[in-house]
Order: sequence, then C-alpha cells, then structure tokens
Amino acid sequence: MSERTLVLIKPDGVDRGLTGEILRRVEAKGYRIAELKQLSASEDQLAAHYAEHQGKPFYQPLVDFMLSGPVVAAVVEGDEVIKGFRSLAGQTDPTVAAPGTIRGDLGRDWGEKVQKNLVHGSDSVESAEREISIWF
Ligand code: D4T
Repeated sequence: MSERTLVLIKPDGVDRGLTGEILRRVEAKGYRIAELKQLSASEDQLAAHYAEHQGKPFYQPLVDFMLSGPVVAAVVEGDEVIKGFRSLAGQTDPTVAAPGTIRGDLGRDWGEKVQKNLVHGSDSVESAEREISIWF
C-alpha cells in the first residue's frame, strides 16, 4: 500500500553538500519526492519532533545540533516507503551502519555527544503523519 514518510536531511548532510546524493538515492530506489524544502528548524518544531527523547542525555546535544544549520525536509511516497527508507538510511550509529546505506557510506563518528547521522526517517505510519504535520 502506498505510504508517505518524512525524511529530514540533518544539518551535517546539508553542510557537507550531500543533499543531492541523499535525494538521488531516494529517487534511484524508485520513491517519489512529493514535497521538498530547506529551512532552519525552530525550537518548537524540534521539541515536538523529538518529544520521545526529552530527558535523555543526548537530547540537548541533539537539539543544538539540529539548530546548528539548515535542514532539508521531504515527504517521500511509495509502497512500503517507511521501512524502505529506514533500510536505505541504515542503523542509527553511523560507525556500524552497513556499507551501501546512507549512514554507512557517508557517515562516521566525529567524537561528539550526539550522533551526526545525516538523515531522519519516520518509523511508523502514525509517526509519519505526526511528523509531516510538524514540518509541512
Ligand atoms: P532518527 O529519529 O533521527 O531517524 O534516528 P533513529 O530513529 O535512527 O534514532 P533515534 O530516534 O533513536 O534517535 C534520534 C536521534 O538521536 C541521535 N542519538 C540517538 C544520539 O545522538 N545518541 C544516541 O544514543 C541515540 C540513541 C541520533 C538520532
């Protein structure tokens, strides 16, 4: 069944000039980019987006990182795209993300309190609809 997911290219991806490469992989897989914009995230957007992580040790470093530069937000469509994009992205920790994935090929540990892992992808239909309403 066709689904929608929210993809964010985080500030490390934009700053390193990887926006095109990441979107290329999404399109090459066969998904459709339905909405696309670059913006500076607000503290309110991040508090809503990362509500489940409030109170965790990496929460404030994560918010500071997401405020450190522009992000690119996209609504991506396709059958099973939620699972499919998370497969393209690879594991959260870029050090162990498999080669062939966005995080495995393009990411690494930079010795910081937050994992700079290039992209976000929604993890369920409910999360996708909630997150799309935060960013679009
Ligand atoms: P997102 O939500 O950005 O797609 O990432 P994941 O779904 O792969 O991972 P997550 O929600 O568990 O974490 C959100 C965000 O926090 C960073 N993070 C996470 C971190 O810096 N240290 C940690 O220990 C964890 C678990 C990375 C992604």
